[in-house]
Amino acid sequence: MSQARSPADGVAAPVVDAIVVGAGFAGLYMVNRLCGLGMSVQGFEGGSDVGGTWYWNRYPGCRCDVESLEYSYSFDRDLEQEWEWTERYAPQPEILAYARHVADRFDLRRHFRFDTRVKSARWIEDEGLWEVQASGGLVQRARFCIMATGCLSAGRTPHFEGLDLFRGRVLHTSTWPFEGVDFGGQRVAVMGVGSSGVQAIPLIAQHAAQLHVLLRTPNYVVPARNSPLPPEQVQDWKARYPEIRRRALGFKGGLLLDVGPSSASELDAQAREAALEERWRIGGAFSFQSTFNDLQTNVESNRLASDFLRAKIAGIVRNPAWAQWLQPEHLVGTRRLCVGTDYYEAYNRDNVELVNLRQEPLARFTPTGVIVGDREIGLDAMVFATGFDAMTGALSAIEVTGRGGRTLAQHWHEGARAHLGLMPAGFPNLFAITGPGSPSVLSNVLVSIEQHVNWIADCLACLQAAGKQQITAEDDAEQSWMAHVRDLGQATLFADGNSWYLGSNVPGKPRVFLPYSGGVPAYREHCARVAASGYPGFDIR
Ligand code: NA7
Repeated sequence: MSQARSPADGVAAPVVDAIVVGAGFAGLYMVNRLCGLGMSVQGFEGGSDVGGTWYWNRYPGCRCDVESLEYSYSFDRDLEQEWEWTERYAPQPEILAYARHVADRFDLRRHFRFDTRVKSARWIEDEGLWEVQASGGLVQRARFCIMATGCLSAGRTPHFEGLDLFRGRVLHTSTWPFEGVDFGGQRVAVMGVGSSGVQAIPLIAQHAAQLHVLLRTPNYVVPARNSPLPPEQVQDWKARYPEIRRRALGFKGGLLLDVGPSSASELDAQAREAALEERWRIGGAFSFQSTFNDLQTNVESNRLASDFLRAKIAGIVRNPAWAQWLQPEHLVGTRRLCVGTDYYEAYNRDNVELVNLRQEPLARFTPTGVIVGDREIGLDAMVFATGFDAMTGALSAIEVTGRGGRTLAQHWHEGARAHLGLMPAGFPNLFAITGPGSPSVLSNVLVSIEQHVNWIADCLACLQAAGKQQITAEDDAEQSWMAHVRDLGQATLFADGNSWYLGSNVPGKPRVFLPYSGGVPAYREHCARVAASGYPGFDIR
């Protein structure tokens, strides 16, 4: 039941209470909450169905690095009980099926217009409305505009000379063909060894005739130890879900963690090794990063864990030069720790070659392959697992114009910012779910999504009750919030890594540590306090 109209209809753009951009986990729950407030909503989604990042990322091996029992909504007890996760780390098709189930169960699809990409959003001061223009010439107006555009949804392919002439297939992990890809008998290259490349490489290696991994910077990869979920564990969780979720909210990442009781410095060499070995056996990134209680804050503790992982790599990868190239120099966790299955083992296959781009720089593509160093690698397919313009890319792709004609691009010229990671200053009634300056990618993002959606919905209910029309974040408040975010970031080891957390993977993007690293509990408390004290830092009219 879509309301947006084309201006060609000769009718003024229709007005709803709220526009929601994106039908991923954030957009779905936001629409659900707004409907619960009795508001009229128009959603827009570029894909043909719900699911967001899990709709587009269909590459082989794609799964979540948060365990499935926790990577789920907590807002509805019946939903929690009826959905069955089958594996410790859910594969993409199962997460997408979950998103579809949620859409059906709460009858959310009818609020969205699919296959429709929002191009611009403009604040009309005189009318106190947002006007959104979308593909197909659609125009929609609303009092509130809520961006649920995702943190990892704008994929990026670096520019390479000759790529347009390459006659083989060019693929990106973040927009994988729905019908799948048959690599049988093919010569394939994968560029990128972040989470996506790490998951895809072992599976592509199993099918391709030859796989060349084009490596620039190695990342640490810990084993996932994925397995079917034991029914007893599922039953136990379902019986105790509210309590488990409450406990998880006490941890920095909004995830249950078994944090080792000691600093590495309190243990002797044997005990340290045993602790690390145990975490390697258990598998998973969050578990490994909690081996010592100061692994993520103390350089010495971290160095021990990093050395342990480097030794593991050297022990698994048989080609000594490759084993060397695959050992990262950075500290573990300063870039996202990857979770893999048979990743390092894949390099022991006869059909896999590791190409070190630092020794053999990529010169250009040719119609038949790629030139690295002084040789050509013949290729049938080129897979880019080169990541995202994280946290800001999808929102920046929309031309957003706020008060006084100021665009979001201008506002973010020196780095993305939003008060509380929720509202950019000077953009009345515009919210960004898991926006820059919020815990988002440093947390279980489902937890952060639910908290943001609830905060926004409660705020709108509050405005409604008080007969107010507008809320705008104030400049000073935004500035001091982002200074706080920066200070917190600098006190962690994250600031040392050259990572997408800092925007350093996108040429020209200002180097600002975007996520809030103070942890979910502190963040939730802060947001709740702001709401309870009448929204200081926000101008309400
Ligand atoms: P990531 O983690 O950003 O990884 C991208 C990879 O692509 C990384 O290894 C990059 O190497 C590589 N890359 C990017 N540009 C180039 C060029 N020009 N040449 C060579 N290599 C390049 O993206 P993912 O999709 O794997 O994962 C993103 C998140 O999604 C993940 O953390 C999960 O939270 C889900 P570099 O390090 O830049 O040298």
